[in-house]
Amino acid sequence: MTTKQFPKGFLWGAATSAPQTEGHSLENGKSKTTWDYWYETSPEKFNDAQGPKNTSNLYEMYAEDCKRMQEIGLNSYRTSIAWARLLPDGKTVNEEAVAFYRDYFKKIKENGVAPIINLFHFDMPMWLMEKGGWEARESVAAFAFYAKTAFELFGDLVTDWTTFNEPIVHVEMGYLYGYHYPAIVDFKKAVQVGYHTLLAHAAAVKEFRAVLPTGKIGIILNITPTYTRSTDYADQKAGVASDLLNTKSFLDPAVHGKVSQELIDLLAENQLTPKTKEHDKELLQNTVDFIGLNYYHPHRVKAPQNPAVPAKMPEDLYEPYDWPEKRINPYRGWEIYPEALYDVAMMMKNEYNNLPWFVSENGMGVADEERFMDEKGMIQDDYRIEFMVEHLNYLHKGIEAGSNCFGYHTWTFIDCWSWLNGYRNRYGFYRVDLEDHYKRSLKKSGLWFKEVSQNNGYTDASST
Ligand code: BGP
Repeated sequence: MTTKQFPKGFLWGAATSAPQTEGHSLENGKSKTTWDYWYETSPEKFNDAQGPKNTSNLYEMYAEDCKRMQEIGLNSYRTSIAWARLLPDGKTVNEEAVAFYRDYFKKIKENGVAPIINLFHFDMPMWLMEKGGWEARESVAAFAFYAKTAFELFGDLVTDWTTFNEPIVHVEMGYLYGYHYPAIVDFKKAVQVGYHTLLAHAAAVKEFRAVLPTGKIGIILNITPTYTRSTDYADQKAGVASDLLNTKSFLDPAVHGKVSQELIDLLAENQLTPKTKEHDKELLQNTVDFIGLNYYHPHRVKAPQNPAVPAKMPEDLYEPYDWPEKRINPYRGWEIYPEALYDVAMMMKNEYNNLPWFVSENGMGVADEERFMDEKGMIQDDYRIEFMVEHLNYLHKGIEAGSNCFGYHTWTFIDCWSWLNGYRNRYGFYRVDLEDHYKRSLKKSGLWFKEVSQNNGYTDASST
């Protein structure tokens, strides 16, 4: 048995997002996002026809939900603002949204919880999508205006901000693999979309420095650390390409203020170079104060067998490798590999100036959790506790080795809606009962997390 103690002031929290929790998606002045539109036009794509309209009804239940944060010991919490709620036409402020978010953020704080507020979580407003979304250069200025507006309206309540959640995801899912609208498959467009997103991020950071010079701003990236099949040259080369596209594409500019030459070369070799403008390099020098890393699973790759040259898809640069020893979360299909958190911690220390960072999402989605409900109605989610302890053990090891990690946020606080998967896999510390007015009920993991947060650590019975 060992006690794992975390650094003083460590953030113990949970993350979620506006579209996945608020509901009232087409009410209170909010305009449509691509999710509303997609559900309207292709409801069959969504698990059990569960769309974005109501999600977890936080819009009505936030006051009670904020008390629930305190009940399970959260000292910090990340959510996002819905762009289409705050600026329904991209220009005019929706006063109802301002009142809602102001009260929500106040109540979070009244419960002793520090808010970290994110600006974009896959929820592209439809009015901008109609102009080309991130494919169009004008998305950069539109986002910068939204960011500035949000900083001005809420900067007295919120000091810690992030620009994007997992920007590579709307690039991949919307422009390579068909899981997000507009479900285009086009590597070159995907790169352009990624590039505009990167510029939009940097432009928001620039606005931030002018509006809130004493605040802190970061970006949330999904980290899927690359592990290669072997040390052979071809596998290693595949690993380098995967790392450049999936990890370094946003992390390098966010921290170092520029896109790496290796990535520029890789894109050029494959005729994927995006359209740029002269002053872009200057804009990219707007670096962040901290990084959030969402970690769920590693990325195992091998050399592609018959690659198209130049590459037509990322799989022409690296192919997925099925590691025979893998452990899988069968509900989500993702590999469970907690060891990676130590490697990530070392990467931040050694390659990113040991910039302050936190685990901004980590968690385990499980289907049909009602199977684990005890006679008092509490879900006994020991599997989730085990999952988190395993990950925290490796994170702790990384911190002991000197990595500057300041927090651990789980996904998620209260069961929430998950894009095409709807409510299939549940992640929360609280269950949401969709049959009973979104009633929330505490799971065992919530009680466990409270103890961890209060003790700023835990005793791990499995390690010596
Ligand atoms: C992250 C996203 C979240 C959330 C989570 C769980 O990538 O930031 O929005 O959805 O993954 O994944 P999923 O909901 O797909 O099971």
